[in-house]
Amino acid sequence: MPEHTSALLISDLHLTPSMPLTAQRFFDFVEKETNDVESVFILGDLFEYWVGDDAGARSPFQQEVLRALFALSSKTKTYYIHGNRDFLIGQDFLKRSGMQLLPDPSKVMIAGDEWVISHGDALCTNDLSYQVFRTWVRKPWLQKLFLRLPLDWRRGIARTLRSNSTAKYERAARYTPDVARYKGDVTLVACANLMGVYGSERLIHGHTHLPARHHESMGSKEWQRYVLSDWDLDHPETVLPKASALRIDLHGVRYIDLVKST
Ligand SMILES: [Mn+2]
Repeated sequence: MPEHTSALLISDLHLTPSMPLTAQRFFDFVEKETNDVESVFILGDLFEYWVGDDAGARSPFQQEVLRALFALSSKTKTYYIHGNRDFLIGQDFLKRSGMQLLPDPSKVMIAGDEWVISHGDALCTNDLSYQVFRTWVRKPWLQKLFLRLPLDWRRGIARTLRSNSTAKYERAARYTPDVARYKGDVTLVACANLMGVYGSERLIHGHTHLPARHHESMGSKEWQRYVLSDWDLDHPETVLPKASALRIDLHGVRYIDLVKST
């Protein structure tokens, strides 16, 4: 198992040209706040969407992010786990960015403790239709087919999927907030199962946009669950600016508020 003396973990930046302040915060983070750790882990949904490395190569914005990632990985070990928005990030982008892809979930050793790290969407097992969708879109043969489609088609499909899920989620959040919360969060059973399989007592994931530290148990099994925050500095009229990282080193585990430290 790889060992790291110190690490910063981030996820759910949802980088996109229409959120320039969030992107700038990421560029600053890479330049200024990653210099004294051994490793950086990006636990998925770095980008708002990804329809293929060839599309990324043609986007000035994605090239700018690529340069930042390359600068980061040149000085700090940089690991990446696919999210549900950017799971099509492929070998070409990984190679150019210098990021090392880890399977979801993975077990890593940080500051002497074992941690299971994951994006987290696979743990939202109350949302059955999403889990069915996920098993399909993660099939390599279907991904290969999709990546052979013309770029415009791919963008169109991605837009339709995104707006469907956003519309569905917004409707649910408005009319049945309890159901939205129920489907949009990880389940205790899925977490307990994961902790059992990996024989671990520490879990870190993102995806739910519900940053918190939980102490959980099921039967005789107990574990700590740290949820990473999403980042959004571009919609102060609707959401409080948010951006944070989880830092683990020999002093312990803590959230770094990247909004206050700007
Ligand atoms: Mn996600």
